Amino acid sequence: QHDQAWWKSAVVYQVYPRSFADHDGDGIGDLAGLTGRLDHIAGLGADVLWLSPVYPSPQADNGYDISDYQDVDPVFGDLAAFDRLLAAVHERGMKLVMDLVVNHTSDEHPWFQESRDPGSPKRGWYWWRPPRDGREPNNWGSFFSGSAWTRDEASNAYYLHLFSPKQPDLNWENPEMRQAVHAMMRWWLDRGVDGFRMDVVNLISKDPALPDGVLRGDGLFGDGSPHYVCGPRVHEYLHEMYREVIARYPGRLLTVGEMPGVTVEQARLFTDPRRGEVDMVFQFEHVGLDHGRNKFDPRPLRLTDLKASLGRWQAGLADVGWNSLYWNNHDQPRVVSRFGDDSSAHRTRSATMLGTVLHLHRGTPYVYQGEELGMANAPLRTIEDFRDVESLNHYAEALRAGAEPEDVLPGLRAMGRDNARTPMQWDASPQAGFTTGTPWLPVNPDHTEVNAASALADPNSVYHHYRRLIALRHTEPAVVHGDFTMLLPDDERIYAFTREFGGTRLLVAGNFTGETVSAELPHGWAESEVILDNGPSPRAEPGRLVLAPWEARVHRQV
Ligand code: ISL
Repeated sequence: QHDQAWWKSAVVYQVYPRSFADHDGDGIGDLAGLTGRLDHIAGLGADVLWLSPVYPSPQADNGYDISDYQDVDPVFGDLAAFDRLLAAVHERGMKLVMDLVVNHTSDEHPWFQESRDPGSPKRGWYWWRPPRDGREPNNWGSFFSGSAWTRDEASNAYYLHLFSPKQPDLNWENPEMRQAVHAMMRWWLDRGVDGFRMDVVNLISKDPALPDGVLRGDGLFGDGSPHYVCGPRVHEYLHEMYREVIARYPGRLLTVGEMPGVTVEQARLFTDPRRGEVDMVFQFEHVGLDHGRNKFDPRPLRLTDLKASLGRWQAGLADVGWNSLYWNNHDQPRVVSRFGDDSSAHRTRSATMLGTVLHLHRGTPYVYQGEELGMANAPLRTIEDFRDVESLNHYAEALRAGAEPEDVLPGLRAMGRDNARTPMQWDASPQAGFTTGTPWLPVNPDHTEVNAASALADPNSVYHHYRRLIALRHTEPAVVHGDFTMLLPDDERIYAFTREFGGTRLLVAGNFTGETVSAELPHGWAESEVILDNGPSPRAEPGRLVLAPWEARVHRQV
């Protein structure tokens, strides 16, 4: 019965509303703009729209700092505009999944404001601690540089924030707080939304002793992660949320937990349907393979590492649980620039190769806005070009420690989150059709070439290739259910695997280089039908798989 879960054959399209479509001309995308562009998403064949946060927020982290869980920020519209969006999504046969950000709130949320009073019943909803020897209660560093603690003068106490000081962590040990979150979730589900993408939800349980962490490489702060990544009560909290909220809407919802640092073993527990926690998780292993000492110290990806990692996740969740599949989201650099080649000679082929390899894995694929156009990293030059709190804080901390701008900027240019956040490229007009005003982050100048209008008109575009990938998932059960077997694990250039379901076998091969490559064709595939490709192939050699630069192919045998 569980194999029939609708989200196993679904494809999710993520919208980062700030950067998608601006209706009112203030330079920031909004709900009316998104509603007007839904046919772009429906036309791709996507089943689900995941909407990054639109709740009222001071926007210290572009909406991942929420000051009211049950309303819409005026910059995006209002609840009526939200209801119109939801109805328009449902009219097109799609579902709408909201972002649920409950590891932390904004410091401007009334809950936190009340909690600043030590006598308030809300004091226990956050992690307030007295100073230790006149300083922070422990040595943890935050994800966004600096200490994970900020002192509030009102009570001379510190509060914990794993992200920015504008994002105090909720204390999930507190049952009233958990009930308030559950009630808020039911309020949205009763309004008609179809599930949640749960922000850093594997960080919600902290070891209440809050022990010091081992000093990190930079020597500035301790690594607290062993005390809050998949912490002691996380499964209990997620099961309680399932029981109190999710299980009340049987068969309708999709839940995905965003889980930095999650292991395959933990993911099996989180996604085992018998346990009742979440349908799938976002893991981070494959997007960390090109990190050095930290994410801003990138190194080249080794294809064999990527295959070993994704292959292990395929095997680990083969009999229990389910994978989510992604290259991109609003936190990651653009995949065509990162693992492909965004030059005009290779952009379309490398983007379609990457899409093919990802979508043919077993799991639910996620497409991040613009990925279906082959959108590339932003031309970020000086620090003035950056907007993201993570990049700005990292830069300031590095300079304080004595670094020169040119030591730090290359890492920010390659890995900074603003790369994913430049406006959606609708057409070749001056602001790419995103806004009639001044966009909050400049449009990528390559929009004169790379845009939705030209992609729709070109049957060989990245957009139409993604459309064919999604259609294949909807029509070929082997794509959804087939067993996964990795081939050529030691090959540094070719990503190849098979999928098998019933009598059907698929062979998927992608060339991760700009050269023609070949390998021995696995036995029995010589005469098979090619059901999907991304352009012309070199002349076949007997018994060999020969791939043009960045070529991808899917073969089928029945
Ligand atoms: O991109 C990261 C920094 O290296 C990740 O650590 C990221 O912050 C982490 O994946 C959590 O991301 C989510 O929560 C953050 C928010 O800034 C991200 O946009 C969101 O996706 C805090 O809410």
